[in-house]
Amino acid sequence: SHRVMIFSKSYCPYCNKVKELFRSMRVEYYALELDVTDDGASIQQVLAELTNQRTVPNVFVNGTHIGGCDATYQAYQDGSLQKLLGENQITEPYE
Ligand code: GSH
Repeated sequence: SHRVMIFSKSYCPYCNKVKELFRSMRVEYYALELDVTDDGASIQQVLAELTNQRTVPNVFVNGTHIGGCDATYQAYQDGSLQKLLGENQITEPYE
């Protein structure tokens, strides 16, 4: 099972950027591409109601809502993302 869930759209540059952060951290994620699934619009509506955020990416770590690309990088910068992910994480992203 994956600790990181990314609600995404296949063409979204912010989604690619947030996936790149997790790849650089060597953290596996599961990405659901809302624009290529029949239920994408319904899922996006539920996400908007649950998280007050309609945009993608919409990132969850171990069930905790993080937010979009900017919020996820912010959580990385302040260390709260690594804390949520647990120990043994690489703290410097690869360029
Ligand atoms: N500042 C946001 C972040 O950091 O995540 C930008 C996210 C954003 O603008 N995403 C666009 C979006 O979700 C797609 S590239 N637009 C509305 C939609 O696709 O329904």
